[in-house]
Amino acid sequence: MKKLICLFVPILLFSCSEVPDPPPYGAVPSERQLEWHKLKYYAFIHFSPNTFTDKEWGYGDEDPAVFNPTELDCRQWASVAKEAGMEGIVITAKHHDGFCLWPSAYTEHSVKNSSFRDGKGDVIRELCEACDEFGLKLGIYLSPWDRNHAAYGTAEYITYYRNQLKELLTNYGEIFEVWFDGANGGDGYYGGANETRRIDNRTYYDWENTHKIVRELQPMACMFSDGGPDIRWIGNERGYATETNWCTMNSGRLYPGVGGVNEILQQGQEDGDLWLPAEVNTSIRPGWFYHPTEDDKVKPVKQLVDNWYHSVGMNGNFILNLPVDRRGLIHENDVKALMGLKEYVDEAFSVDLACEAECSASDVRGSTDKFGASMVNDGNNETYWAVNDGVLNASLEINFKEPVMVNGLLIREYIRLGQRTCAFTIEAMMGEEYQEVATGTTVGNRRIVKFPVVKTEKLRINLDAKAPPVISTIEVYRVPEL
Ligand code: FUL
Repeated sequence: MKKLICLFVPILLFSCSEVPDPPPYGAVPSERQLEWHKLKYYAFIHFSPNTFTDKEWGYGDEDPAVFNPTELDCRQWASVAKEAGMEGIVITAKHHDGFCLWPSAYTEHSVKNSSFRDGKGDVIRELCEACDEFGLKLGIYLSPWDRNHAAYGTAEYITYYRNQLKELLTNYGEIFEVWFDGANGGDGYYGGANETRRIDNRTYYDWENTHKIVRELQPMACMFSDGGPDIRWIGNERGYATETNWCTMNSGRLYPGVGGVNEILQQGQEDGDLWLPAEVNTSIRPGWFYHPTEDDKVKPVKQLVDNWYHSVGMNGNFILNLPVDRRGLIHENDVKALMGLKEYVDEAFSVDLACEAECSASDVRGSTDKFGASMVNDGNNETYWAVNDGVLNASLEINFKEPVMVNGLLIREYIRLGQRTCAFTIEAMMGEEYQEVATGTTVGNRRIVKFPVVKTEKLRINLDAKAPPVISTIEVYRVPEL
């Protein structure tokens, strides 16, 4: 008996003692960024006097009376967004023309001097209520550049800007994202001065202190700009992330409108000291604002699907702009295209062929089930397959039990511990041998890889990583051809 205890105790001790979690690698996301990473796809809404004057950048001298939507219905926006599979709406509370969609106490240039709801309306309030009703998140865009305000360019304007931010962040419930645009074109109305005003966008806005206001009033809101601090611009407005997309960036040179670094914004920076993931933005039409001449220029479903793969599928979140029309509605043509995209996504990603498969790996951390290969298809994004310290190349095999026709694979790193994978290949068992079907570079929060349709019983994913790979999810699909 004594002998038996001697034998069992060490075995028990070994199997019960926790194999430690892999240590984090490099920059890691904050809790608020992790919440944002749970999202994929949401709407942008551009709506202002531009909608009625047929402009993209209002000069700032527009009579507020031009803002006169005849059938404004934020419930329609929210129901369309919900039905389209979107998770929130970010609205231009104030664009560069300085007109406010809410009755700000700090300016007359707002809905309160328009004929909309006899000057008693508040678009942000109506949208906030509609988002609550449809279970959507609300975000705001407050343009730093203001072509209407007389004090733009002075310290007085910064106080004005911050007061408006405070109104928006205290009166409309929870805000998930605050959009700081980088445009500063120079000329404008500026209270009647009609001149060009240049500011130094590195120093003028004193971003550090503006960020503090957002942190204090909405601690979970992610701030977007060319350079964060929470989310970065993808470096183009066409809605395309590229193959390599690191969530990390180097600190130091980034602020809204930084300019000249679009390529860096596009790819992120390997080994950057900040976690700064990319948001991929584009409009469903050529313009950001509504123009009747663009009613027949809504992007075809095929184009939107391509944007989807190059945003949601390339380690980004997708923010798709819907220019609300002069009635105050999302136009029928836009709704049709949105539903086409939804139909594609539903068809492509509803049946995960990996969830019934058996997974095995070339290496498992501490040989424990907790970090085993089956963690990638357990339907839980908080569990993950991990390997032993020092292992930088590892493979995972998915055995489908019977042949399947597949052409798409979704893979996610457990980003709480940092972004690690720098190259990968996917192989399919064809007869007796594996054949390569796809290669890639970064993975990050979510990577969707498409490859030619293959009939196979097994797939193998080979990872090459900067630190031992940690993979939370692998899903396999047969996606429709475009
Ligand atoms: C740009 C702005 O100048 C456009 O008008 C639009 O708002 C777009 C999303 O960002 O920088």
